[in-house]
Amino acid sequence: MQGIVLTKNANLFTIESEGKIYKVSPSGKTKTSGIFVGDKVEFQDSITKVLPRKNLLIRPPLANLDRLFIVIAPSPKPDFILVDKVLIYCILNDIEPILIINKMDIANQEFFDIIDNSYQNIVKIIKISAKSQQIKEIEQEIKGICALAGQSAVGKSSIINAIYDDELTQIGNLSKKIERGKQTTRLVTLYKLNGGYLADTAGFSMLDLSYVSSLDYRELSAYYPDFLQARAECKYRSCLHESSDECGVIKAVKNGKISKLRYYNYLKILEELKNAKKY
Ligand SMILES: Nc1nc2c(ncn2[C@@H]2O[C@H](COP(=O)(O)OP(=O)(O)O)[C@@H](O)[C@H]2O)c(=O)[nH]1
Ligand SMILES: [Mg+2]
Ligand SMILES: [Zn+2]
Repeated sequence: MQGIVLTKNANLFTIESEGKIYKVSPSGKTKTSGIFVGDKVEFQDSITKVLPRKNLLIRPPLANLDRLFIVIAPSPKPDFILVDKVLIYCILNDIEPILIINKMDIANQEFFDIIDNSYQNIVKIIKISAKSQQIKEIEQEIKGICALAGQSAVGKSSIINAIYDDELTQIGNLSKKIERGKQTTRLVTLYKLNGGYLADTAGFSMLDLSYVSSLDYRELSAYYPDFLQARAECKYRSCLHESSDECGVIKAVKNGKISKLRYYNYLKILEELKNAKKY
């Protein structure tokens, strides 16, 4: 049989296969340390094979992530450099990012405009409010294996709780909720929902972005889809878009085709990567 690993505990795995749950252990040749939540596996009485992965995140430990919901809110004030790094991280790991604006109940138009201006051309934007249970739009985006990332206090736990409450109301089954309450000590648990799987990464609010920090600074702008067209206008192929007046990116920033927020944060990340190279 083939299934997806939902939880991993000492030597026991919970695997979902066609809607049924199985508890199995690894076999002799497949080491426990080589199997992660999110892995697609072949199993009978035990796991016999791990199928090739799309990606593997180390922190939180999760395999085959398809979509990452990057959560921001009007409060706490967004760290857009972090947002941009997570977007780069998604490109590096073949993950589809979706930008979630939570707490829309306390957001004003100016806030929405800033986000739209800088991000609407590069990522899907969804506005929700976990507190007012306005979460339909994010529920509809749960496809494949999904997880949430974002600063502390943006509302990640509230969103997960609201999604489960909604799902449980729909299926009218409270035992599932009780089950979930017991699992808070696990590192990562995948929950099967109507549309896909959602990772509950209790204790992890942030991704391991060292991946991004080890990028070659000369390659950085290649991870900016919104710079792509303008980059073709740079006189020099090695242009870092820092100062030259023959730089297409700087021209595009001046005439409003590239967001100032994205550009100035690009310069900050560029500096960071350059400094990381000087040991
Ligand atoms: N106004 C408002 N507050 C919210 C909303 N969602 C979460 N919060 C509040 O934001 C705070 C942090 O939420 P929490 O889910 O713990 O954030 P986490 O650290 O990202 O998991 C809590 O006080 C929540 O009640 C929302 O949609 N609107
Ligand atoms: Mg939390
Ligand atoms: Zn340039």
